[in-house]
Amino acid sequence: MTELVGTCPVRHGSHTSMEAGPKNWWPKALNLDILAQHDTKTNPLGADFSYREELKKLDVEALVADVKELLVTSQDWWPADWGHYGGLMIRMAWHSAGTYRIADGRGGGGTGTLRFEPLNSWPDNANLDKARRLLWPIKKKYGNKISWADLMILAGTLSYESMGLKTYGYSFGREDLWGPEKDTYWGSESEWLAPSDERYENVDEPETMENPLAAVQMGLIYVNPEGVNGKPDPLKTAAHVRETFARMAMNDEETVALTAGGHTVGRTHGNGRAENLSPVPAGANMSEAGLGWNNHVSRGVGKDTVTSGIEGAWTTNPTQWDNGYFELLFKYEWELRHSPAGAQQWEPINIAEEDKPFDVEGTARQNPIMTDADMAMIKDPVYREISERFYNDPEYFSEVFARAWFKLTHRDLGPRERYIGPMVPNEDLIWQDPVPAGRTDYDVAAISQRILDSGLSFTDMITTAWDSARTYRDSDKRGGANGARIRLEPQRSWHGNEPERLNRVLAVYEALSAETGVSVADLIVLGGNLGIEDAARKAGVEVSVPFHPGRGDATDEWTDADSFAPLEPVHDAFRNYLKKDYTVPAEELMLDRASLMNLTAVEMTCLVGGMRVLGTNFGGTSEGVFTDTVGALTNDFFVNLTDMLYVWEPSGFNLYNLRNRTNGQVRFTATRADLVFGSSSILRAYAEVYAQDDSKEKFVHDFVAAWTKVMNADRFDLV
Ligand code: HEB
Repeated sequence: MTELVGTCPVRHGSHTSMEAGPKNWWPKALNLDILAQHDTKTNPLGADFSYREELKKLDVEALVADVKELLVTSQDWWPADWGHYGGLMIRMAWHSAGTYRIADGRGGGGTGTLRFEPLNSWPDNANLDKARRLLWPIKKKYGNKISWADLMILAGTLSYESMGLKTYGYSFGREDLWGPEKDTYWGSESEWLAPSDERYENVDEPETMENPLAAVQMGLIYVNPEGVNGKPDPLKTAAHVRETFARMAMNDEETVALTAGGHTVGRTHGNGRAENLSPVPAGANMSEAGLGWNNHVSRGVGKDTVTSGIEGAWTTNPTQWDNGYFELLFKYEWELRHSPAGAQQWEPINIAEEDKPFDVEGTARQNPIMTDADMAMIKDPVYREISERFYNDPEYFSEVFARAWFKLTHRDLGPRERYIGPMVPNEDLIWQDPVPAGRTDYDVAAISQRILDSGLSFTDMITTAWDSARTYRDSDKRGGANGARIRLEPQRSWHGNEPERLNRVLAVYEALSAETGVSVADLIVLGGNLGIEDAARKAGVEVSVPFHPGRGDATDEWTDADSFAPLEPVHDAFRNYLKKDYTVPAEELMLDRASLMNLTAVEMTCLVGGMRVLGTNFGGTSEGVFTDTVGALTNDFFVNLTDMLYVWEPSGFNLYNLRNRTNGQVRFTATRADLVFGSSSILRAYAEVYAQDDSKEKFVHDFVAAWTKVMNADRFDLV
């Protein structure tokens, strides 16, 4: 029965490979998948599983001891360089965290997705599959009490500790996902390591790299170690290092610290031929057991490993935290050579024998190396000055590095309220966007009455609450209503926040806050809630919108204004707003924002339909306001959208008319962010639910639930 039958009766009952699927027929159709990721069906731990709770049972001391022992216990199937896995584990942690980009907050080490494609099979992540496989016995032993995401970062941090660095701290709390993040855009190239030119307007101007990308080529974490497009030139590489690290929110000093500190330990691997390696994990044969880059032709492990193709360590003692990186970099002249694998690397001229590191098996000394990016640390004048300071003050270097490593590995974990465990540092750091706790002991009803008596309109209250909350991005847990940073620059002046209205509204709230001690952040949300309750009442439904006091007001001093620029809502379909006419259609921008806000497609539908009839469009425009009773939370948006009485006709960029078929009158106007709820088959299905005669109440309740979710998205103090 091993014969393969040509017309197999059970062949392909369903779509089981990536190339199959109904969407491929219409590649331009709206893909709502990004709003339906990480469903409970894909999560083997079930809906009731709470990682935070599980962590309480973790024996941290035992885990730390186990990891430290594992680091120095070499396995024959993938021997440790010099008997220490530290370098490999650090590179894994760095590549896990290093995909973070501040433009959309996506990427980063917070979700453990290095385990999945595409990251698992990125050329730059070669042999990090081995690092995780080495950690598996620990993951197995501690089970659900430690996530992969936490374990990877912990392993890197403990590696530094075991090699002599005084680390700054570590927090648990990264919850694993169970599949790749479909919303993360990694670039549009269809070829691995395609020339950088494809993602820049001009490669010589690094700032022209396509947003939100933060790596110079498809499949790399940052820059090409052999130079821009593989052409060594440390000054050019420096410019690209600067841009890519800035896109991950690192300044020059942090960048030098990270690069030098990263390469103070471990080594590069290129003693062999890349052609001898098996394919990447996602392209490998089943018998590779989920691993890639295996060598079945020659030895391929230990001192014969090929990873990047560059060959050698940076320092004399690569398993020790010391100042060896700068010592060698400054002491010698460096010239371009080729590794045995053919990669271009910098090697020292006339290096003293005792300055050379041993090969990983301790058999002979060999030349240290520098990549083009390492050379940038002394060739670029600004980097050089920083490098000199680090060279002359190793303690300062260690301190700056330890802090930068902490930031690198914790940036996408969000504010300090989310930190867990005995190694959490006590200090507030500005990049954590700290918010002081606010009052909770006040009479909400009395304050509500003060807001209602303040003379603000319900529209003012609702739009201000929305604008304050909508900056939240689940990708790195930044933004949101807590802190009321909408009072501060740059948010206060953002075009999308209608500064004139905002200033008027804030003046009222600020006065009330000064008088009562209730935070402006709470007043803004409470006002919005009151507006929603009024609108529901006008639609004949009595609801009370849940309110949780306790938001605080952030200060200017603790706000890194520059780092808030990427949070500017330059488009917001919920308020029918586009700052400019973008090439990406309004409906796709809407999906992106909804995804960042962690909304489902149903919640998005409900919120857009509700916001329209509440009259909360940016600038008070009438597009999508398909109702005669603006301000009442009716389902009119959906009723009119689905009504065949109207023909839809384009009338300008992102503009449409809804014309009455009977009398020829233009009854309503709309944007793509309105009409997509009638044109996309899936969104229309949701719109129909809300248009139904039996959905009037359901709509109000669903709207209130979605609204409340948005208002509380950043209340990590509540969980
Ligand atoms: Fe690194 C390694 C590049 C940054 C850490 N690096 C490595 C290599 C290369 C590189 C090429 C080799 C791989 C192999 O194995 O072969 N980097 C690089 C670049 C950059 C960097 C270009 C940008 C500038 N690093 C970095 C950072 C860090 C690091 C930031 C952290 C912090 N690295 C590292 C380590 C290592 C490496 C630790 C070693 C690994 C071993 O030992 O295995």
